[in-house]
Amino acid sequence: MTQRIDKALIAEQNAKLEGYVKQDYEALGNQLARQGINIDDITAKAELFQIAVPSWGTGTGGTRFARFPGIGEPRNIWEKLEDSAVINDLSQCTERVSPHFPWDKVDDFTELKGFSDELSLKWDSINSNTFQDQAGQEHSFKYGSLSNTSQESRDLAIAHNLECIEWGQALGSKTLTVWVGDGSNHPGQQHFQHAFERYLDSMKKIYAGLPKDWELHIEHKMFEPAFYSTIIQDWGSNILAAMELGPQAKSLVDLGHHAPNVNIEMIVSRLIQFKKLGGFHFNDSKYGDDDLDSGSLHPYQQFLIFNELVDAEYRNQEGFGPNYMLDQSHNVTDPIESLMNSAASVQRSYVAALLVDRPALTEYQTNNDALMASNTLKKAFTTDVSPILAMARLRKGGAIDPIATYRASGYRQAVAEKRPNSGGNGSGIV
Ligand SMILES: [Mn+2]
Repeated sequence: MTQRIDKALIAEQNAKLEGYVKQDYEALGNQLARQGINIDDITAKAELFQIAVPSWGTGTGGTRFARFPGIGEPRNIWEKLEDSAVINDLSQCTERVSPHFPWDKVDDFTELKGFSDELSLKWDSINSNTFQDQAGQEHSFKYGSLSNTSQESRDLAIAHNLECIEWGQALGSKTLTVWVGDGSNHPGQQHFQHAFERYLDSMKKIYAGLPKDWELHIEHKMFEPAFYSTIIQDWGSNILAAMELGPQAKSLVDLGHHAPNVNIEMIVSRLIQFKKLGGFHFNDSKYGDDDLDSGSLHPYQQFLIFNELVDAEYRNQEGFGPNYMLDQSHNVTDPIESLMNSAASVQRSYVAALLVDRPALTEYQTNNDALMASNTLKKAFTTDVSPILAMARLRKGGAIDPIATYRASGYRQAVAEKRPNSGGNGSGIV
């Protein structure tokens, strides 16, 4: 039987906090009213906010050195969906799950769709995997996939992406996200232009197989697994590829895939301007692609990104509607707890960005009042919107305090009995 968190337990836990939430909500409502903001309008938008959970995020992650699996880890897509349903039941903003193939491949996709329907979950972007060889694979991806010098390897990578689209159609998805690890480790190993030409040629074949109502998202990454050059290394190569392919191709921004100190919010603005912002993979980092929990280190950066996104929403920017997804690796926490925390962190950035006084900001910008422009953003960022987030969850039937309710449920211990440890602890990053 599917393990769920009892609605009665959620209600019981909420009952302990509801009085305080209402008081805090009223106080914040008064504060916002003085700024001409109706708190219920903001809460209504918070209730509509959705961010997808990556299927692979429900398992414990790892590093290149080791992985320390937690108890009761999901062993397949069915169990990953069970955990995802728990996250959404409590958080009420993660109704979509993003699968990774062939890791999540099943024999019967109709059955899988039926199961996700039962759990009230939907499917987000489909992720293909051509950065590793599958058992018995005839033509290797060791020297790249879509840009490999071997036509046979390239054809295999193209075919895999086309089957991902087919599986995604069975699940009701509308997006394919392509990230490849193709690149080189030695200067001179690869001819930059010819490799990029091969990549574009392969991507054109995938694009040609895209249904009319689908989007193809291209994810760039500065380095790793290739450490000298990577085929889609930065947003420049990314948008060039997206422009070359056509209007259904867009760029995806993974926060951890840039050089340190890069101004990601400005990249976001550029992509919005040219109708090429496809979506996000949210996470945080200090050194490189750390895949730490979203907003755990740079909450202001996350807010500044949402400032651009809300600005585009406010201006009704044409062609704007990116997908939001978490993409992080949980090495020392319970993945369910990290994903709930991170979803709320991203939602917090969105809600805070809604509080920015945009007419005032425009005026400060026009008059070159740098200090007041900056203070306008800071004022929104430093407003504690926790009561809005709690109220949004409460009104949708979620938990006021998702972590406390999850811990009180004993879910992890219950699934640990049903999911004995497979003993796999050396697989590194998953
Ligand atoms: Mn990513």
